[in-house]
Amino acid sequence: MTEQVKDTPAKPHNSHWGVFSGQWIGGKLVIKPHPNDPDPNPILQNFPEALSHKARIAKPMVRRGWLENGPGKDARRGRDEFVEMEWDEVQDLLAAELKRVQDKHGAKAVFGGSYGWSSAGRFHHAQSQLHRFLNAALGGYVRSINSYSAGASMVILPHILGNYDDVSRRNVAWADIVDYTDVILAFGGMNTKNSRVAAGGISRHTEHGDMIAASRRGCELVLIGPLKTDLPDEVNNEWVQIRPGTDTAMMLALAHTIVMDDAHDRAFLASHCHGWETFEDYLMGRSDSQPKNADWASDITGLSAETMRAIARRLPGKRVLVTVAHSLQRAEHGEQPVWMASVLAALLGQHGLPGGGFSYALGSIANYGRRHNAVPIAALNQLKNNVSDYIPVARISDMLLNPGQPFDYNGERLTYPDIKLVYWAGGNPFHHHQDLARLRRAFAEVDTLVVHEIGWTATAKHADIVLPCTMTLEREDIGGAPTDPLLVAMHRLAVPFGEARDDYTIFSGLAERMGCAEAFTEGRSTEQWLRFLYQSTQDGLAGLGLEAPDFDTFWERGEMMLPQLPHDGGTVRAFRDDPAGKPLPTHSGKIEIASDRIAGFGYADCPGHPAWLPPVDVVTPATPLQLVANQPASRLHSQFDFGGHSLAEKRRGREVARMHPLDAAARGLADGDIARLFNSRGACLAAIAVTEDVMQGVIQLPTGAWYDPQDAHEDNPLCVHGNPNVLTRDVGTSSLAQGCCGQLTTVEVEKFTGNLPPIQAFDPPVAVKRTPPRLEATE
Ligand SMILES: Nc1nc2c(c(=O)[nH]1)N[C@H]1C(S)=C(S)[C@@H](COP(=O)(O)OP(=O)(O)OC[C@H]3O[C@@H](n4cnc5c(=O)[nH]c(N)nc54)[C@H](O)[C@@H]3O)O[C@H]1N2
Ligand SMILES: Nc1nc2c(c(=O)[nH]1)N[C@H]1C(S)=C(S)[C@@H](COP(=O)(O)OP(=O)(O)OC[C@H]3O[C@@H](n4cnc5c(=O)[nH]c(N)nc54)[C@H](O)[C@@H]3O)O[C@H]1N2
Ligand SMILES: [Mo]
Repeated sequence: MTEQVKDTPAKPHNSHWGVFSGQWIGGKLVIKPHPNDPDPNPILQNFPEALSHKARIAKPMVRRGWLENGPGKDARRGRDEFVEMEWDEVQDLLAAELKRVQDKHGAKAVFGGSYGWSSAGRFHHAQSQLHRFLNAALGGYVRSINSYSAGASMVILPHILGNYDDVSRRNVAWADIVDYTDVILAFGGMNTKNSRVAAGGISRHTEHGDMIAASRRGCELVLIGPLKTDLPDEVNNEWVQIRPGTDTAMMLALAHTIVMDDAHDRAFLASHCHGWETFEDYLMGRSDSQPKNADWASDITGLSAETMRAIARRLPGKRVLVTVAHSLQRAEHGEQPVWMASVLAALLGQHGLPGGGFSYALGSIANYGRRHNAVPIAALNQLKNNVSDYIPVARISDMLLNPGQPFDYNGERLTYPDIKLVYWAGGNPFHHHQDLARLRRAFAEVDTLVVHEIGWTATAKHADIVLPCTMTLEREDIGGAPTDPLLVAMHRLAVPFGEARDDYTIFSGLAERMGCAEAFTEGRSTEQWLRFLYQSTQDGLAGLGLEAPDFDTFWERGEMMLPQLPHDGGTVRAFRDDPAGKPLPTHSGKIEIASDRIAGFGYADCPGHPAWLPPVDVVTPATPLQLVANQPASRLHSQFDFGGHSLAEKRRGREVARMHPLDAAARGLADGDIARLFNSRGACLAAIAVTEDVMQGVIQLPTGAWYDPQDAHEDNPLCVHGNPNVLTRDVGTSSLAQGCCGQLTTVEVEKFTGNLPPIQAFDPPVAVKRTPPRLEATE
C-alpha cells in the first residue's frame, strides 16, 4: 500500500490540470502548484487522499458470472460479484479470450475506441497503449472518431472554415485579444474553471489575467448564457440570460438587425465568402416567409427584442470576436450555433483580423489561442489499424444495441459493426455517456468487457475483467502539450497501490502470451521508451541550434523550456490577406455561409445553411426545467471524485445542483435540501444550492459524480449521488455529426423526503476470495 514514512525532496509531476511538485512530509504528500503558474487549479488537491483511497483497485478481478458461464450476453453486468485472481492467471485468461474472439469473429468484433482523458503523461497515455496493443496483437480494432467535447464542431468546421485545429486552437490568440478586441460576444461564457484544464497539461494558466487585461483596456465582454459564473467577476458587467439551446435564434436576430441597418460588410462577403445569397434569403424570410428578426427570436430565446437589437447595433465598425463554448454544440442541432457564429463574424467582416472574427471554444479549455511549440514532444506510435469500421464516439450504445443497422454520418451511410469484445483503458463511459440505463443495456449485449482502471468506477463495476492500473503519481513519464513550452520530467511520487501495474506492463504481459511481444515492446523497458521518446525533442532542439540537453540532464533538472512559434493568425488570417493565393481547405476555398455539400446530403436536421431548428427536447408540464449538465469545477470529469477537494465541494455527500430562488421556492426547496431530479429516462439525488447566479427556469448539475445506483438489480435505478447522465438523452446532434447531446435536457425536481441512502459509489464490489480452476474459454 501507499505508505511513505520518510520525508522526501519535492519532485516535479504533471497533470491535465497543471504542473506541480509533490513532497512527502510527515507521512503526507504535499502537492504544490508550479511557482510560475499565475492561476493554479485547486483540482490538484484531489491527489493526496486519492492515493490509497478505498476506491482504488488492489488486485485483478473477474466477474463471477463470466467465470462460471464463460463469455456471452449477460444482464448481470454491474450487479454481480467478483473473484480475485493472480496476474498470471488473469492474463492467460484474457489472452485466450482475445484469441477466441479474433479466430471466431475477427478483429472487427473488438471495440477499442476507449474514449477518455486518462492521464497526462505522454508515454503512459492509456488509449495510445491500448490501440498499439490491439494493432500489434489483432491487426486492428473498431475505433471511434471525434470527441464528446467537440462532436458537432469537428464535423461542421471543416465544411465551413477548414481544419479543426487550425480554425479553433490556432486561430485567435489571447495575446491579440488583450491588445485589439473591442467586444467579445461570449456564447456560453469563458469560465476559468474550464480553461485551467487542457489535455497534456498547461504550466501557466493565463486566461483569467488576459481577460482582466483586455477588460482594463476597454474591451467589453458580453456573457450570453444561463449561468452568471461563466465569466470571472472582474470582467462580468453584462449578463444576457438566454434560454439554453436557443443561441442560433439570437445570432440570427443579430444578423438580421445588422443587415436591415445595412451595416454588414458586403465587400468581405463578396470576396471571402460563399453562399451569402442563399443564406440572406433565409435570414430575410424570402425563402420561408419568416424574417429572423429580433421580435421573432424574442419568443424563442426569452430575451427582449430591444436587448438583441441594442447588442447588434454595438458591433459594426468595432473589432468584434464571437466565441462559442464547446457546451453549445453538445446539444441537439449543435452544428448550428457554431456555423451561425462564423456567419455572424463574417457579415461583420471580422474573420482573420487580430483579436477579431470567430474563435471556437476559446476559454473552454486551455490549449486554444496559445502559441505552438517549435519542436515535437513525445508521442507513442500506435502502429497500423487494418480495420476500417468506426463510429462517431457517442454512438456507443447505438452500436452495441443495433449491430448490422445502417446510420448516417457526414454524407455517408455506415453500418454498425457486430461487437463481441469491448476493451476500455483510460476512460469512463459511465461518466461520459448519456442515458446510463440504456448504456447498461448496451453493455449487457457483449461477450466480454475488459477495463483497466485506477478505481472502482461504475465502468469497472460493469466489466468482466478488471485490471488494476497505477495512477500517474506512481510512475515516471514525460509531460507536456504542443501548446505549452514547459516539458516536465514526471518523477514518481508514490509506490504503486496494491498489485496495480501500468498499462504498458499489462499489455506487455498480454503481448507475450499472444506472440507479439517484439512488435508491441520493440524490446524496450519503460525507461528505455522514455529515453527513446525524448529523442524527438532533443533532435528538434539540436536542429534549431539550441541547447539540447540529454535525457539524464533533462530528468535531473526536472523541466525544460521549449522554443515556440510566433503567432501569425494561422490559416484564417493567411486567407483573409490573400484569398486567391491562400484559399481555405473548404469546398469553395472560401468561408462557407451556405454549403453546397451539406445541402447535397439532404439532411432535414442539418440543412445547407445555418438555421434555427426547434429542438425536440423542450420543457413540458412534466419536465418544466432545463437541466444544464456542465463540467465540474472540483475535478476533471469523474477523475478523483473521491479526492479531498472534490468531496469537500459536495453537500451531505451529494453533488450540488444550483437553481434560482423562485424555482426553488415554487417547489418548497431550501438551500441544502436534498432533491430528486427526474424525467422519463431516470432520476438522481442532489443537494440544492439556491442562487441568483442561475437564471430562472434552469437547474445546473455538473457531471462527474460517480454513478451510484441505489438498487443495482433494478433496470433503471435511482442514482443517489448526482450523476446527471441518468437524465440526459442519448441521441446524435444531427445526421451530419452524430455528436453527443449531454449538455442539456429537461427535468422536474422535488424535495426528497425519504431516508437518505448512503453513498456506495466508492465502495469496491463484493469480492469472492477464491482462485477457481482455470476456465477454458468456450462458446
Ligand atoms: N452530461 C454530460 N456528459 C458529458 C459532458 C457534458 O458536458 N455533459 N461532457 C463530455 C466531455 S466534453 C468529455 S471530454 C467526457 C469525459 O469523459 P472521460 O474522459 O471518460 O472522463 P474521465 O473521468 O476523465 O475518465 C478517465 C478515466 O480514466 C482513468 N484513468 C486515468 N489515468 C489512467 C491510466 O493511466 N490508465 C488507465 N487505464 N486509466 C486511467 C480515470 O480513473 C477515469 O476513470 O465526458 C462527456 N460527458
Ligand atoms: N474544472 C474542469 N474543467 C474542465 C473540464 C472538467 O471536467 N473540469 N473538462 C474539460 C473538457 S474535456 C472540456 S471539453 C471543456 C468543456 O468546455 P465547455 O463545454 O465550454 O464547458 P461547460 O462547463 O460544460 O459549459 C460552459 C457553460 O456553457 C453554458 N451553456 C450550456 N448550454 C448553453 C447554451 O445552450 N447556450 C449558452 N449560451 N450557454 C450554455 C453553461 O452555463 C456552462 O456553464 O472543459 C474542460 N475544462
Ligand atoms: Mo471534453
